[in-house]
Amino acid sequence: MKLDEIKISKAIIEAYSEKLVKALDVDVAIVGGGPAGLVCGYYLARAGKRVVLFERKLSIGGGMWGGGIMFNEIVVQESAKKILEEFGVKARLYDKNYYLADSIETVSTICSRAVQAGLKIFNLLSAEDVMVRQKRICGLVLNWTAVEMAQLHVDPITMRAKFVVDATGHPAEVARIIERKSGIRLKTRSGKLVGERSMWAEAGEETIVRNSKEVCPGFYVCGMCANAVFGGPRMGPIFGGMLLSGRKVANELIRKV
Ligand code: 48F
Repeated sequence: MKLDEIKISKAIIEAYSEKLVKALDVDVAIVGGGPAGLVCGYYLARAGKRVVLFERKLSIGGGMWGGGIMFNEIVVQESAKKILEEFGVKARLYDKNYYLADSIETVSTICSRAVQAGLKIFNLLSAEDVMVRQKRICGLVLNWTAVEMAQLHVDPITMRAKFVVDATGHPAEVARIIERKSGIRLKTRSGKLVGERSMWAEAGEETIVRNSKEVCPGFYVCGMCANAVFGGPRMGPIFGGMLLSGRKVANELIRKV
């Protein structure tokens, strides 16, 4: 059978362009494809919402692939084990309330289920700014990660979303941009980013779910970013809170869009 290189190129360019144009106006835009962002995107997509996720890196999965110190196992607690089961990830009992899962199986399965549910994932794209109207976050400013890395002087593109979710993990990148550039007061005790606290797994896992919520009109946080914004501790390679926080924000947004 004949294969034409130009047809292969055209197929990719046409399909991607169509996908990207559809992504320019959606219900929810998630920044960051770690566990929290992926789980959030999965539940929104499953509920039929138009949801896109932008990930800076080539690979999706954030800090989950490497488990703890590159030992590719993760720990989840009882309350989050049910989410893993829902995705079809095998969780093995280690001790009461401690379950182990293979981090490679977990990331790849969550990612695959999320895409199959309808989440549109764009890797290699970074959010470098937000769009603001009437003190409400209403979109993202995006550029290729390669442009950012090479420090090329290339202008970005803009997309509109009813809600933006920051799932960028420890750096809380979108929240920092909003704090620095928008003039909007955040719903924290200081009105600004409080900053992440030192390691405390039990408290961190609890506060991360509580802190996964609206930060200002049109803008939510989930995952480690939530504790960075509201001042909760880090928790190391236990990942239940990430999954629960992504689901919590998705459920809130499902009611709103
Ligand atoms: O860091 P990450 O996995 O965030 P998370 O979902 O999970 C945190 C855990 O991995 C771990 C932990 C567990 O106790 O603390 O750290 O909260 O995933 C964040 C993703 O966001 C991407 C980044 O490359 C990573 O894959 N990201 C960060 N900034 C941007 C971004 C940006 N400006 N634009 C696009 N992607």
